[in-house]
Amino acid sequence: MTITITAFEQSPDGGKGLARDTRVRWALEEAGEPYAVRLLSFAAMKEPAHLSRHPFGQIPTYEEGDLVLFETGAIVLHIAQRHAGLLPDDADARARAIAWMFAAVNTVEPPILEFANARLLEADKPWSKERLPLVADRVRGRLKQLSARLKDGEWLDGAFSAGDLMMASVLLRLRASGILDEFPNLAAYVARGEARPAYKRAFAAQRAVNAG
Ligand code: GTB
Repeated sequence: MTITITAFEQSPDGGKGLARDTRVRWALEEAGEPYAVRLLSFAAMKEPAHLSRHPFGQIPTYEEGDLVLFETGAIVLHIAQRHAGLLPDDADARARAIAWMFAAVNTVEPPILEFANARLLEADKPWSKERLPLVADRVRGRLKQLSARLKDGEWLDGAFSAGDLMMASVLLRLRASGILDEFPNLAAYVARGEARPAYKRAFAAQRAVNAG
């Protein structure tokens, strides 16, 4: 059955792979699943046709036959549950990998998003200079904890899993700020994710749409 995802017709990052379709593309590449992409303008994302797929008018979405999904965590979990290689077979290890997926989107991503918003959307506010260091320190606090858990491990819990795919995707957004490099083991962890052939294919596919 053909899988169709949605992505920005023109991503605001100009093809740096930071929009969330990249993590879905990455999971599909890890799974060896071909997929089609419906590119959407910001206006089209708010029209009824897309709102019927995504109640919040966002990308990405995932369509496979009658199934329509939104939320990258749910989409990546769906892909991971149906293909080998993204979740361990052992039930306990599988549960732990899923816990890392939730940790990525629920515990690590929120302060990173707050930081991104503070840098990009609030820089002109009179209170921005005072607030930004506080928000950056909240990110550092989370990364310190994650870094302590990862230590010199290759992945978060045994073999590469959908938990690592989501965590690396979330951390990637920090690179431009320099904060990721303050934690060399996390920077190396993200680099290991980016070095995976499946990530490279996903990155190239979104770049082909957005570059130039
Ligand atoms: N929780 C949802 C999920 O994980 O799927 C969040 C989805 C989401 O935020 N989608 C964004 C969107 O559609 C695109 S990825 N935004 C448009 C809107 O809300 O109207 C967020 C994003 C956008 C741009 C960059 N960038 O340019 O660096 C990075 C991330």
